[in-house]
Amino acid sequence: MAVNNGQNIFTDKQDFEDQYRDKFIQILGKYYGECTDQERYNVLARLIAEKAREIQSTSYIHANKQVYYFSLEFLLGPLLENYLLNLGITDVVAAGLEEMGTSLQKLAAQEVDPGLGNGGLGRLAACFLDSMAHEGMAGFGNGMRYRYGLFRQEIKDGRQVECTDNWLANGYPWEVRKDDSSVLVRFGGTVVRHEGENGDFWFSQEGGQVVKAVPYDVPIVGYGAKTVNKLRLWSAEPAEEDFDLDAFNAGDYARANKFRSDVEAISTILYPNDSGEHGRILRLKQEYLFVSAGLQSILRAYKDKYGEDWDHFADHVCIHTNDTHPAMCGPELMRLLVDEHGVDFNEAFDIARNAISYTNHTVMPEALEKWPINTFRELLPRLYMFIDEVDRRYKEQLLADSNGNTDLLASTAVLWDNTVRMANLSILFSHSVNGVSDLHTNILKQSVLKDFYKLRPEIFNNKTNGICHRRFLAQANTAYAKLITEAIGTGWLDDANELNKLSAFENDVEFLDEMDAAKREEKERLAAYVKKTTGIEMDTNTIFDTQVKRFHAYKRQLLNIFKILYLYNRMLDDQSYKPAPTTFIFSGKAAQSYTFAKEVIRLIHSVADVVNNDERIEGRLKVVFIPNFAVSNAQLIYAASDISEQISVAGAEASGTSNMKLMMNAALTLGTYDGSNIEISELAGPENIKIFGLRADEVQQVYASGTYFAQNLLNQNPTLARIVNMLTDGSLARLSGNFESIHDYLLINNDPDLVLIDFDAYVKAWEELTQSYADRRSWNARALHNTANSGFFSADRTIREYMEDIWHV
Ligand code: H53
Repeated sequence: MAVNNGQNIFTDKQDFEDQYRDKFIQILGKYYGECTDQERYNVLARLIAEKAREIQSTSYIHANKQVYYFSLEFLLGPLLENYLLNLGITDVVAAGLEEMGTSLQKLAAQEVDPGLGNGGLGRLAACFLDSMAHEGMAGFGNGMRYRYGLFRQEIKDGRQVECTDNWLANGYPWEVRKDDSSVLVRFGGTVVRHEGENGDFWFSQEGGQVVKAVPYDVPIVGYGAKTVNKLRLWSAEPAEEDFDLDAFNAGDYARANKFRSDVEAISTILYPNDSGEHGRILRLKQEYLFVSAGLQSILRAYKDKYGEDWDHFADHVCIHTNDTHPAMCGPELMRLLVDEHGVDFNEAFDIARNAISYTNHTVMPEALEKWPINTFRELLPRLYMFIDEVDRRYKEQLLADSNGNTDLLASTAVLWDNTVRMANLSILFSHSVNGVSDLHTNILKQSVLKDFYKLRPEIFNNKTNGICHRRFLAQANTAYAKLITEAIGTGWLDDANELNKLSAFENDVEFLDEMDAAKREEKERLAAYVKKTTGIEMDTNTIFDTQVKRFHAYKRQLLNIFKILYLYNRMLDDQSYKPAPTTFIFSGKAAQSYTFAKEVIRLIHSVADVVNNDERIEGRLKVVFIPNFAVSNAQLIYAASDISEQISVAGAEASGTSNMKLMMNAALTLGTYDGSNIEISELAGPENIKIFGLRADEVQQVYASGTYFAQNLLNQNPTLARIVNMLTDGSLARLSGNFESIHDYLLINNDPDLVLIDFDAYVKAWEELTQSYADRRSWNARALHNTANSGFFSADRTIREYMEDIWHV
């Protein structure tokens, strides 16, 4: 589909075949014909990665400014088909493979989907890498190479079971280990003061645990193949073989290996909380490891290129921090500049602040990280001295500027109440702070970060999130993408705004009918996947109504289930009531320790058990939970969906990005006025989206007034009271028991996410929306209007805004 310089890579399918066959001998020492599909995939990926690195070596070397995107999560998804598309060699490779008696599809199916992220934040980072390469800038990722990805989710008796995700079992053909770029990172020990002959002094941190951080580089191929950047992922290894031979000889193998295992633990797992609490010391070690290692390697490269000209560091280097996880970038950069390169303290602070920028992704208080000072200081004694001194000066200055008023100190200081507040640290060291949707940025300015906004309004800005439209439309939805390209050409791959040209087809009945056929094709694909993985049948004649995302109380999957129970009860009560035939699709993981979220997953399975097996509803309603949500099955789900459920309690979802992916794939949004749903509604127009429920300010009023009592609401709403009773009266208990804790969350915790308040409006909105599905042409016209206006949500646009306003590249 793509038009670019792919022909330089393989002159024709024969050339591809020759080069590919050669690789087998080089890499595996055997012939293509002797290999399994897994091995064939591996060799193919190695070949493509090599081609990408050849472009890489020439593409960014001359860049005057480099951006490093620091993120603890990069949820890359499978790369093979994406890279073939971006390199413009899909057709030649597919043809070559056919010639060899296999298929691209077959080999691509062997690829792992590395779970190096939890959800939205990690996927956003991956989309940004793609767009930075597409925009032709030198933009690199810096993250962690976790030995195990986020757990693989299995469902047993309706409950989530977490299994190890051993994503490296067959090797990862895209990466290369760069031993010569390893750096050392030190934890613990003590700070020693040294004095020179003429009264000068300096500090060093000595003793403690020294870890070797080893980078693995993955090439990032931009569409059009003009730029290939890289993602650098760090792995923790013992620095020296401090192997305890005595212990070993005494047969105490555990003690002998302890040194190694303590170090390797740092890069063993990804913490499974998405916008939730992270209180573990190992997490702090991870954060410091990838910050320190990343900065050391940046300084090394800078010095090679510019020498010790640190004054101009921020003219050539941007360090972007994704959430508070890389918050230590500021003090660590200062520490390296002062201790290792002799830069003056004040100057180092200015250099750091000019180079660093920060994106906030959440208003959830539990996700704004804090560490006890004692723990922090013990683990990172030298780093802590920098934080302490910068914070001391900050407090002094603020008190002087505000005539001794301590209000702003309490909210904006870094060290407070015996904790290190990471969001405050991030902001203090940044020249730019951005939110991820209009509403979210306004909430930051007006409430969550309002005191910072008072003090430095000029640093606040909004960058509404975006998604990789090539992956999530072109690649995910081949049927629809083909139709789009036939209508408007291939330009939209390069520039998503060209999707606008589709508006001309909104009254074209032939096109609208073809859209219908394309959607059906994608539904068949999803149905086949679901049948294969779960055994469940999906009726592709029904509406596919989709809510796929992490399980979190504020996202309100519970509200969706209550709606299904409402429809079910009503059908049983009234035989003339016929809701539009619908398949309700859920997918997503809950953090291991998040009991409520896991109970909601169990509830979905219990509701499915009851509804799907009740012949009285004649298959009109069906509930399907797709296990192990990941980038790869997400692509199938988005393409097949008709309705996009975005029903978080208003003010809680910073942006959301599945809303954008679904909009682009021609699903109509049913949502609250939250996060980027608001921008979606502005772009789609009120006719083409269904908004319901309390607005963010109304939600705040409910909380502030203290006059909402869930029990009172239920007393006045028997229909809803009946549904809530079903949680405990045995109606849903057959599969795995009742749901007391959800009942308590509603009645004892008083419905913290206002599920009950929004219920009536939600059901009404769903009924109105689904009634309009019967007139399929008019539905498709509205769906097409959504795709045509979704170009704004390409991450290419988002990245251009970052480049212009924050990074100045
Ligand atoms: O980040 C997404 C947002 C979404 C928000 C999510 C997020 C995480 O996935 C993890 C931590 C965090 O603080 C925020 O919940 O609303 O779309 C990308 O910005």
